[in-house]
Amino acid sequence: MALTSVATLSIATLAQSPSAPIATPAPKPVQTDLDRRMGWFRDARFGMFIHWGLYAIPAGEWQGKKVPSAGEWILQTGKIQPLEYMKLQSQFNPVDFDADEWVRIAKLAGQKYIVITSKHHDGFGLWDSRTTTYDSMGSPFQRDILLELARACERGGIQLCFYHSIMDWTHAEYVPHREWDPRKSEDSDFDRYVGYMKEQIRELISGKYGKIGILWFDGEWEESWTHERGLDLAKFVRSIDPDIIINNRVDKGRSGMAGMNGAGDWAGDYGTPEQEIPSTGISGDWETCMTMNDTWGFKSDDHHWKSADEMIRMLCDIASKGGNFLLNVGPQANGQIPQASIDRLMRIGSWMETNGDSIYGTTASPFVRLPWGRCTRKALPEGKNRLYFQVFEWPKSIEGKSATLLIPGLGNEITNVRFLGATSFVSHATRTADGWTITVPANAPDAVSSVIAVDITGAPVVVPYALTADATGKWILTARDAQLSGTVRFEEKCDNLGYWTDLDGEARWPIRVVSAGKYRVLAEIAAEPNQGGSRFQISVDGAVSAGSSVVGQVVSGSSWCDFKSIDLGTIDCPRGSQTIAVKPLSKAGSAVMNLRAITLEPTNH
Ligand code: FHN
Repeated sequence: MALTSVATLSIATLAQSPSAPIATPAPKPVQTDLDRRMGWFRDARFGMFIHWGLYAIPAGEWQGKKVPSAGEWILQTGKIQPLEYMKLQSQFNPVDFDADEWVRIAKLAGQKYIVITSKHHDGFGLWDSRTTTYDSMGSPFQRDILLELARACERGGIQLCFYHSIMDWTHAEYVPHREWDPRKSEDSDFDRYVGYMKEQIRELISGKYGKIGILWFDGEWEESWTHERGLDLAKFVRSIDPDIIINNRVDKGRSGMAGMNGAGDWAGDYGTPEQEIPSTGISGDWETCMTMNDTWGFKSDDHHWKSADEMIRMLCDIASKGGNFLLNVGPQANGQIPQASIDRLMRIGSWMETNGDSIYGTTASPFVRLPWGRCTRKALPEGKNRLYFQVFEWPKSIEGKSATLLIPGLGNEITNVRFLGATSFVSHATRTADGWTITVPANAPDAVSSVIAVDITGAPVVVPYALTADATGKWILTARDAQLSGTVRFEEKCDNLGYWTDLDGEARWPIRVVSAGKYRVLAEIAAEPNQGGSRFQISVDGAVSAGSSVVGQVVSGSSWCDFKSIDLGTIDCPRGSQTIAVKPLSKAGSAVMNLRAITLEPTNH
């Protein structure tokens, strides 16, 4: 079946004969309040986080000494007297601050919303507040930064959102005080502090700064903040703006998945995994927030930058799981976004220029995993769907003119194939027992993530594909191909499964066994010193019966990436579709193990 890739002509579908009954449109699903609130968020998929405040002045150094941890935590990790820290306000004068420039950079990056720290844990406000002089108006700068940014966002068509910290290290009424703060907590009234915080929030979301998209709460973890106060604060916010989105950190539900999207009676519209991408999607709406280096607020000595390529693939990975990516910049004390951040954002933006359709307004992949990349989905009219395949590992071409890509397990008819990045290439699609193979250009349109738009009839039908053995009858089941549950996730760093902290976490590989028999099982395992000892089981189809499973024990090495191959004995593999499952039996250290691959070698009897 030849499919044009440029003229985007799809195969002529059978024209509906005039006598066929006109299909009545399916009833529109009732839109819930949450759906109404989350609509723009789900379309946007990619936002800019901005951590900016007084902490950009010391930029990680205090009284000539480097202070560890993130730049915006310098008061805490540097054990600075809060009243001493507050004096930084007299130095706050970001003469190069230009809100339109920030918005221009976000737009060029393809980011559709900005979440900026209206007030971080240090209590300093970036707007003209009536409740305090400890704000940007009370500094030599004497400008309402958030108002200037709100106007620039309005001009630029970017949705403005506010981060707001519940925890406040400098406000006298907030408890607990920092242990080194000489002010007595006994004189503090937390209810008075909450009243102050509510008044500040009221100033921020009552219209002066335009329609605010998200109130991004944070700093909810200290014991003074309770679930009851979280519910009350969410109710207060809703009473001012029923349509504003509130994240799950307004309440105490952040840890684990319990806090996602108000699951149970937690307040909050969506989940906020931080510095990590869940191994599988989280039910409902969620957003991974991440730094480009190791700090949220600017630090002059933090040069540990992620590459733009890494972050493009993260964006694809997150969108393929139905999430948003909130990528952080930490502007310098003069108001400029660091050039290293801008350079990366421009590369990401250039990729988004060509491939943004595979991110914006998409929903999660119907595939559990794809060995060569990711997939996102978009509904089309008349019940059709478009799958965007983001190919990280482009197939090797044999004769130099084209290559073939297997779309494993896809059960739908393919009506059109288009290569974003405008290659003039006619793709041929062939249905096989394992799904569809399509021909693709010999060279990848994008070295990092090439996107192929494949239109299909109806809702996606995907059958889990099974890995087949190589020519010698051996399987090498890699971390990248594993189907995962629990906390265990794929880690690019050493191409391994890691973060295996829960005993329920499992890794599974569907395989198709042509020659039944005994197979020797080898596992590549790593654990850092004193983290060995955990036990695990490898079984066929999860059935624990003699001969169908082996048990191993983790031996620690020099690091979580120091992999050793362990011979675990043999298992019987019956013919046909099976599933190899690895599950922990015990956890001796902080995590069960890191696993890079399982090899099954035929023993020829
Ligand atoms: O303590 C903050 C940290 O400074 C930063 O703002 C991150 C961003 O999500 N939130 C808290 C740590 O979880």
